[in-house]
Amino acid sequence: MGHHLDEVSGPARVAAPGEDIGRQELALAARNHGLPLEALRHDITPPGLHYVMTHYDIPYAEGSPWRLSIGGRVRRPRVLGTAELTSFPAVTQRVTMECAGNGRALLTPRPVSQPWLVEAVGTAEWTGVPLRTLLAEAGVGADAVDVVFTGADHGVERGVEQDYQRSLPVAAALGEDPEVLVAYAMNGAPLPPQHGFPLRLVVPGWYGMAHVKWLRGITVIDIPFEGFQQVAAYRLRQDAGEVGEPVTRIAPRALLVPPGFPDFMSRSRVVREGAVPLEGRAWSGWAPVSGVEVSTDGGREWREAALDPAGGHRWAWRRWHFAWTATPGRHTLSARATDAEGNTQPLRQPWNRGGFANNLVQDVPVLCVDQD
Ligand SMILES: Nc1nc2c(c(=O)[nH]1)N[C@H]1C(S)=C(S)[C@@H](COP(=O)(O)O)O[C@H]1N2
Ligand SMILES: [Mo]
Repeated sequence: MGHHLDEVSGPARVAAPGEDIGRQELALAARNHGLPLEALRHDITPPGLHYVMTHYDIPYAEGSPWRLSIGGRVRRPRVLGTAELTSFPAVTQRVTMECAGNGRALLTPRPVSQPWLVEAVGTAEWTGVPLRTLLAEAGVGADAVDVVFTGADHGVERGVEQDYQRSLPVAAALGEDPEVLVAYAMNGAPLPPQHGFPLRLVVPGWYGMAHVKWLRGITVIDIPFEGFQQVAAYRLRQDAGEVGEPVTRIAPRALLVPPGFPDFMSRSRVVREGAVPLEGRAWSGWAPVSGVEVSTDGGREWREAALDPAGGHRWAWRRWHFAWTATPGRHTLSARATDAEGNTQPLRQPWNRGGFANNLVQDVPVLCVDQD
């Protein structure tokens, strides 16, 4: 009698000084896995190695037909099945997706949530129908402000029961650069359940939270959307009471393919002295990556890495490489991406309560041992 959702759903919290990652964070980390960093070698992340992030449960979408409704401030509301969607001209785009909370667990103090280190990233080839094609068919009203995307998953978060919903401003939803997709395939195969089967949104250049999985509704509204994931979560705030700035596009980041071989427990890297080719990936959702610098001495000296051609994939990560000659002893390797708008990665930690859009330069400690 009188039970209430707040019995299971607490407020957002920042870890106390010295508080280690607890069982709730472990449970989230075991469900929501990252990209094993050695998989940065692949241009396109094989499914299963792409990171996964799901707030509630993965819906069971087998067996019964899926329906996508398009409604709200449109002249011709529609309900589409997946077969109708595949009858529209298809577009395939290579897109690097990163969770807005990537890097969160490295922050001090640590925002208590999905405890990502740096591995919440992946690149896939997504195939689907351009969102603007569907919206043009439906006829967006002149008074449209936001387009709301509703997933089939349902849960409670900080006491608020909800379907997972996010919105885009109508200009972004109708734009063709980036081309927002209602995607039904990942790397040429139907979406795996954890990546949104049968339909998801793909918003190139934006952090993961915008790419609504298990998409079942598209609703055009004439006021700004004020759903939980838009106005309560995914805001950059110092204090809980602030309105905060919305989290949108992906800040530049470079990561290294871990060199050498790892220690099982510590994951510390070991290399042998001599030539150690370094490589990695770099991306930015604001502008194309224009350069990557590498430091092998903990950030004192930086040198330019070589960038592979982008190959026309504006929204995908770019490979970089760098020739390093390792000498016996301990080293700290780092890489730092800059984009064509001059956005780059900070060397000291900026902080916000949600741990969002943090793109602090990665440090990779390496022990170099003698040849023999
Ligand atoms: N319906 C729904 N869509 C969602 C989410 C969710 O919990 N429910 N999580 C979002 C978040 S926070 C991220 S980072 C991406 C992760 O996509 P992936 O699991 O395919 O990598 O999905 C986004 N889309
Ligand atoms: Mo995310």
